Amino acid sequence: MSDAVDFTKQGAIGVITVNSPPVNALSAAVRDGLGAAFDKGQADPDVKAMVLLGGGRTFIAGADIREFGQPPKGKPFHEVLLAMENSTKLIVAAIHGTALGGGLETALCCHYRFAVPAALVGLPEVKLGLLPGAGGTQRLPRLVGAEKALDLITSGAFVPAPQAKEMGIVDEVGDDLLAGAVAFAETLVAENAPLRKIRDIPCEADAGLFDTYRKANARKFRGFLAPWKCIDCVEAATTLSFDEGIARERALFMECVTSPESAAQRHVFFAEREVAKIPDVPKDTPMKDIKKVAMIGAGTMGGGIAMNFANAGIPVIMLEVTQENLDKGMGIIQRNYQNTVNKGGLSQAKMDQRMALFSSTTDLADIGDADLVIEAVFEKMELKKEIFAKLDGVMKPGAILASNTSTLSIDEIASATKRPESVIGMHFFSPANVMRLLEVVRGAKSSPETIATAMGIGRKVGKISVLVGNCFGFVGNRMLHGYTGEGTFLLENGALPQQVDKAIFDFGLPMGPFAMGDMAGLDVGWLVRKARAADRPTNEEYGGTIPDRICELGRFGQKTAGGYYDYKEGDRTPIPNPEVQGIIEQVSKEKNIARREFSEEDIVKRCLYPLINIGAQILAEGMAMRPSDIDIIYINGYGFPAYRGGPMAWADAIGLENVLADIKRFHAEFGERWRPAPLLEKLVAEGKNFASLQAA
Ligand code: 3H9
Repeated sequence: MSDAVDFTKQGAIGVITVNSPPVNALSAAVRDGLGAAFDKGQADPDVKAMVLLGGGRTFIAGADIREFGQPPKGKPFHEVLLAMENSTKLIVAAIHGTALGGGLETALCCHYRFAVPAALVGLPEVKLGLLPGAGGTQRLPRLVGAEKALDLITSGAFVPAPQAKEMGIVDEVGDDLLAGAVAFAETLVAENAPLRKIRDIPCEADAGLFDTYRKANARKFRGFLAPWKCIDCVEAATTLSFDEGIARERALFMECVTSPESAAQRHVFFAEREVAKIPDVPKDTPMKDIKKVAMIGAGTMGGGIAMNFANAGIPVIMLEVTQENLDKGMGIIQRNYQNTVNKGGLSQAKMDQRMALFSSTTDLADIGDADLVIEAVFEKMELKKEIFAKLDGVMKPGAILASNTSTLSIDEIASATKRPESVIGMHFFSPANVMRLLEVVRGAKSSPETIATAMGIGRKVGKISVLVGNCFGFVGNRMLHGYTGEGTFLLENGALPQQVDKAIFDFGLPMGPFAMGDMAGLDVGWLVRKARAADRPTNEEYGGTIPDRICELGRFGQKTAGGYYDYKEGDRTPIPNPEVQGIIEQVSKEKNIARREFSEEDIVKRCLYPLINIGAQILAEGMAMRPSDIDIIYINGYGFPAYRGGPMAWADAIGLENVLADIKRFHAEFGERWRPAPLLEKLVAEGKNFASLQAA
């Protein structure tokens, strides 16, 4: 018997416990141990039935993701499952924590399933660019029907035990895991219950179900490989015999597991877990309990940020300069919630509960007892410093003072207070109640407790918190600057907004730089360009001429019914505008640029390679802790497709030497802004990639 699996007896019930922390993943040792344990129970004449459970905090959370792509070792998973399903002694899965992926597939090969009420079950393989490859696509539809199985498998949703019982995935829900499951097994033995095999259940579906499903989800699954293969497998469950279905599932699983999409999505899985690890702020760093939040500024951003806390049950007090601004801001929050209620995403009672968590004031003295205050006012240093100096005067000792600035120096803001250790940046992304990303910007003096608290409260309200350094634009927007800037240079060189946007959309981002600019509003960038005109590097070409001219016409984007594109009332579909095309061609002429054609590949390289080059500079400066943190920022804040792993993982997939060769070519043609990052050159010279920095 392996150390990872333990066999004991409780009367006539053999108890098989998987002990492979942290999540009892199905490593080779676990598979070997399971095989041996079931053989033992099978051979023991005193054992009438067996119970399978997970030791520690969970049942089996799936295959060991780290084993994918490694040479196979240990007992093949399918053999273990087959032996279980064909066992002549009844097996009950006892589920607590999570039964996920291969873990649920193991439970589905048991004859019955018992779960504690808090347990969750699901087949989340799709999130790793995979499909359930151990019978899940064939067994789940037989239990819950093809339509529900499609939803569960293509979303990877976790189903709570009571709901799983209603659906027929779980047979019994009870409080005491081991005692409850053993008692359930004893009852089944006493009743001479049959050795139920899910494989024997027939599986049918309406002929049109699958094509309708494909069409309905085409936009959602765009660019991903796995959801489409999941649908193919569930369809196979309804058209093929069980064994043929399993063969099809295995073939399509192999296709997925060897695909670049899955490699990228598995990278994202681990990157999401790495992001919380901060070498100089260990896991046990004390965190402040945030019981009340104060929000300075009730504009779109402030309101959106505040909603996150109310959604998590944390009271928020909103501060504005005038009652009128407050009323307007609270009205927007109310409307946002009402829209969700109207669409069925929230009950009226929940909305009322959340609205009741808000209070508001125009008097700074009223917010002093908040544990965390977040400033979200206009992006102006003098204003922010004035606010932080006042906050220093009113906030209780130990309160965290955060700024939602997207560009300004946290250290300079902190210098307006006598407690820079409590000051930090919390940069939310618009719309702040929707976007998952939170950049936590550490100042030179932010204390470990302040950092840990800001990261932790972000996670608590459902964000993915990424710690970044204090530089202009931090990580995300500093890189974005290179991306959008290169887009306008492409216009000068011969492309049109719709061509650039199409290439970027086809690459997998939700929209291209010009549609994005129109959505965000072009006036903000215009103001920033004007404000920074004096500091502009003299050795770099100026790329703002086209957007400046568009703004001079009062075209600020969707909010003015036109920017790079025109928009019809109530419709966000961009319509190319001849006047804008005229401006673009005029600027090329003035700059003596012979306009030329670009392929989609050229456009993608020109727009997205700046992300890689600037990302490398950011890494060298230590402004991001690791390449995968940059990937997480781009996927969650800017819609970079997860199936490409983020810009840094994408660069590794292309090969850094290839990326560098193109960047050098652009540097020769376009000058300084394309100077290759020294770190990129160093990695190429050493034959390394960004992932090698990760391991270091
Ligand atoms: C599969 O099953 C394929 C089969 O269909 C077919 C096979 C033929 N493997 O998330 P946490 C690590 S595919 C290896 O922080 P939580 C994780 O990296 C699999 N390692 O904890 C972390 O390590 P570290 C289908 C894994 O409590 C530590 O465990 N299953 C695995 O917030 C703690 O994780 C899934 O997709 C794994 N399977 O959440 C489930 N899972 O401490 C994936 C976790 O070094 N897992 N680790 O950073 C999860 O969704 C969450 O981890 C879980 C716990 C909900 C279980």
